[in-house]
Amino acid sequence: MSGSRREFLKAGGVALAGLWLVPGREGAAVALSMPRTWPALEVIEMRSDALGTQVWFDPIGLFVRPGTTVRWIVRQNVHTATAYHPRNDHHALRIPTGATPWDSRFLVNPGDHFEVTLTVPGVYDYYCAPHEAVGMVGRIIVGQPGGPGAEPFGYWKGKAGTRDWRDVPDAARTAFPGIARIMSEHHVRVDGRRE
Ligand SMILES: [Cu+2]
Repeated sequence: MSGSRREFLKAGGVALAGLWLVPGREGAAVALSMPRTWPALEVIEMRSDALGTQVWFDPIGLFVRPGTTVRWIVRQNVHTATAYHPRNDHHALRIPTGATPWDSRFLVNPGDHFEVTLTVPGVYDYYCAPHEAVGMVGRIIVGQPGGPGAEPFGYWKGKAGTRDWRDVPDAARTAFPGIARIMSEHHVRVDGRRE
């Protein structure tokens, strides 16, 4: 906590819903802009144990403000970061309708990285192409939940134009952190994994 914020709290200020409320002379609250900064860049590591039997994104769940750049970087093994979108090998649409899909292609060496800047609010689900079947997926919420990524996995079944879409594999379905947890924790990490 910064010195100024500590002093401020001692003086009776209360932080609430992104605003600083200051008791005014008549007891009315005066709203000031909150001295909080959001990172312009968030980093997601692409991880693996030594045998490659466990693979994961760290964090697996992330909340960012619109306009944030997200960078995926390889620490071990070989991975991709690929948006759930029909343009990516017929995967089901699980990013906002107006958002641009991405595919990092194979990131092979430790330190290799790829980044996108996310501006459209909503839920973005993505996967690692070689490891999707074993549950290497991640979820980013930009601004607020919404869009196809907030829908149940089979929401598109029977709708026009979806006949060649692929189901999300079972191991991936169970790996996604819930929207409520991401909204509350902002950075959700996979429990119990060790390199
Ligand atoms: Cu992978």
